[in-house]
Amino acid sequence: MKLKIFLQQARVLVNNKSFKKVVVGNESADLDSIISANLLAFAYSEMGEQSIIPLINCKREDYKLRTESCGLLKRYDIDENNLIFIDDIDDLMVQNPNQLEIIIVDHNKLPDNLRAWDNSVISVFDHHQDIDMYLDAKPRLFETLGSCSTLVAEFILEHQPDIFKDEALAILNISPILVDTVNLDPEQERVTEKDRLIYNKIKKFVNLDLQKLYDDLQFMKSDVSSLDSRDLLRKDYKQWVNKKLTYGMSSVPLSIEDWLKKDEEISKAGEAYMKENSLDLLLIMTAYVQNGFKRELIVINSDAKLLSDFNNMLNQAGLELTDYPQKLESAKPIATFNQGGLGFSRKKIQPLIEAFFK
Ligand SMILES: [Mn+2]
Repeated sequence: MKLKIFLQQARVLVNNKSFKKVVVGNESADLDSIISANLLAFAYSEMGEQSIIPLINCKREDYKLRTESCGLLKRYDIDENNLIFIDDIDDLMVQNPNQLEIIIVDHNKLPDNLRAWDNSVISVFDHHQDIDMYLDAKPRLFETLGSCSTLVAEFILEHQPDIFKDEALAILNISPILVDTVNLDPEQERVTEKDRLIYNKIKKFVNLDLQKLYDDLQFMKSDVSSLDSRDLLRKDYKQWVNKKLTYGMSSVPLSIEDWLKKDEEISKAGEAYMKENSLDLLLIMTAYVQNGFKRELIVINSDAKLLSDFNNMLNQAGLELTDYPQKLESAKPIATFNQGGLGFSRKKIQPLIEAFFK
């Protein structure tokens, strides 16, 4: 596939530090950003740019957490070894951009780690709100759309439509549009007229059942089979610091029962993760569908009395915690529950923790 050959050439440019232009996606590094950056860089190279590279603004080791992107690209024999991540770029080239020219896609402002590139931005392709940055950029495309990949596809259709004669590239481009617009469902209020228009244009290059593609992408998103316990803990993790303690909350899309089949020592992984992040308290929230939506909760800290007071507080708030039938062994005090109060998401529990430790 031509994209893979392009990526191999881009890799050489990175190794030689001889690239001149960078197309960078946003630091959430979601499917939209990854596809937009890679396809746009490829399109520019097909238009004659010699030394352009796509850049994914996340660490190489974090790519596997993006199971949807991994799964989709893997279908076309592209894995993390073919892609360029932020830790592949020499720090000096980040700090002293010198001759670099930067094209930003799927965001309107470079994040902190790339602020040194602010004066080198030459083009912007974004579907977020225009906040009047990079006013001299050309093109400077801001449009409220479900997906930035719609803008990229429009650009390709205008400048290098033959790209889509390779069906794989049309499928790659249409995938984030499907995901970001929830399969073009008007009720979700994500899809715009332009998304629909461009989708219909790319669709002509695709022989695949697009409902099936959407379903596959949904499956890939929740498919955590390739992740180990540490990956599961960090996939969807948030951390807070207050005057009393540092605490973290991991959301895991897997039942404790299924997780234990992968790893009998979940609690050990939890303790190691606490150490890695210098945590005083870790909450692991599982959420999954098995005869309906279910939640479980694992709480680990270092003080048994405090742990039981804390759990009482959660119960008084309405979490309806009942002891999990199987006891998890741990060096630190640990409590494991079925959570009856299904409305208590991380967003709702975090303020309770903040209030308890104020
Ligand atoms: Mn986006």
